[in-house]
Amino acid sequence: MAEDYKPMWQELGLDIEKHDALLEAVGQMYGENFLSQENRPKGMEYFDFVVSEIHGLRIKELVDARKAGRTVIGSFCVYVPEELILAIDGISVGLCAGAEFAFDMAENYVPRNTCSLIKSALGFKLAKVCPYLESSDLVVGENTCDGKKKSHEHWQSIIDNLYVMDLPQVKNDNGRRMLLEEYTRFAAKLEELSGKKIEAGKLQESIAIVNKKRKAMNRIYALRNADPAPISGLDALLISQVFFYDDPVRFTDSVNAIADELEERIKNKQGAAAAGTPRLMVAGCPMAVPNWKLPAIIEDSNAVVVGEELCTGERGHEYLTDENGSSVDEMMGNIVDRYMKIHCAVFTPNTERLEKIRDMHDRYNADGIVLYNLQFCQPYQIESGLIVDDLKKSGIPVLQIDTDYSQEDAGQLQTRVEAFVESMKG
Ligand code: BJ8
Repeated sequence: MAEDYKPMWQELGLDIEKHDALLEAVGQMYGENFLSQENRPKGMEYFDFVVSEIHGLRIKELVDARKAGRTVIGSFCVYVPEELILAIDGISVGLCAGAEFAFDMAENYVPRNTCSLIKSALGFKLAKVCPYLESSDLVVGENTCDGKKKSHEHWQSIIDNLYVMDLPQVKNDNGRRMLLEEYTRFAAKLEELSGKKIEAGKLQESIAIVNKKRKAMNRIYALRNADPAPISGLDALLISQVFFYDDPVRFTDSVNAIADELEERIKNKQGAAAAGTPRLMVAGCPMAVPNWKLPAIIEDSNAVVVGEELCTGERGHEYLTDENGSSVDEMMGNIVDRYMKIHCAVFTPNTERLEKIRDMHDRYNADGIVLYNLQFCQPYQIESGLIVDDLKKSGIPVLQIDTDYSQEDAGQLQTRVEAFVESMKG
């Protein structure tokens, strides 16, 4: 019989009734989108289990780890360096939320025309349904887009453990210097919170752990260029989402096991979709759990997603941190260099992202690109105009979709995606 987690959730201060409603909705969506797929890799059973226990076993692990003296750090952005968190023996968890839940409560703080991701994170807190937030010793809010930046001013009055991390917006020497200063300030905060000093040996070990996790992801992503695609876009997205929650060593082993299996599937010409199925890449805003809306629509439209230029995708795990370095200072420099490479639209100019998208399109053998923007996300929506022009000039088919977390436009989106897929066949 499944363990009764209610006492733990109560102790964390969750609203049990609302939390039950959320879990039921997520379970239903998961069944409809994931368990109904055919020809899934066997290794996805691990991820089915992780999702079934996403508010259960993993939270219990966090609670037990805290009792044993470890520190849990929650964050909303891929610019928060997990390497530093592991170096104080801490645990890093992603807090971005992907469901339209308690938006009415969130809209008491931010305007209606705020992106769904920001409203969802606030809604999860205000409705008391996120055990990750409630298990975090520190919640890191990053100054990226205006929406996040200004919503932190509200978060300050809602929680008492917010830490605001400033981030550069330009990739030049000043930007790099600023990121180094911010990461140094963050490292000091982690040391103060945990009472543990970041030592060179432990930092090097932590860099290696996170790199291994990224390398395992990169293996899976590289295998997705095969036709037939060995794994569905939905399953690959799920792995990218779990990347932010799971124990890093266990996660790496599970991802490598799937990569081994995918290699076999490719040898046997076994795919998640038939050979010749139109192949699409998705680029844009992050898709946090349980935001599976767009890949589900694409894969319901006789196409397969073969790559994601998202933070829950290649943008989140592609680059490695240089493991060479004998002092903490040297390794801090390596960490900064790694994170400065990420092509988030909050940077200006961000032309490297255009190159990255074209490069990914070629690497994944994609037939076209779906640009995915959350409504009211200015950085990505504004950058989309440049990307669409660039891709059209390169002769790459592109479809821009601006949407939110609701299902209201699902039918309309399906019609547009189907027409896009049809146009590529001609
Ligand atoms: S590195 S994408 S996680 S900032 S969707 S809240 S940008 S209005 S999430 Fe992001 Fe870090 Fe960049 Fe990735 Fe603002 Fe846009 Fe909303 Fe966004």
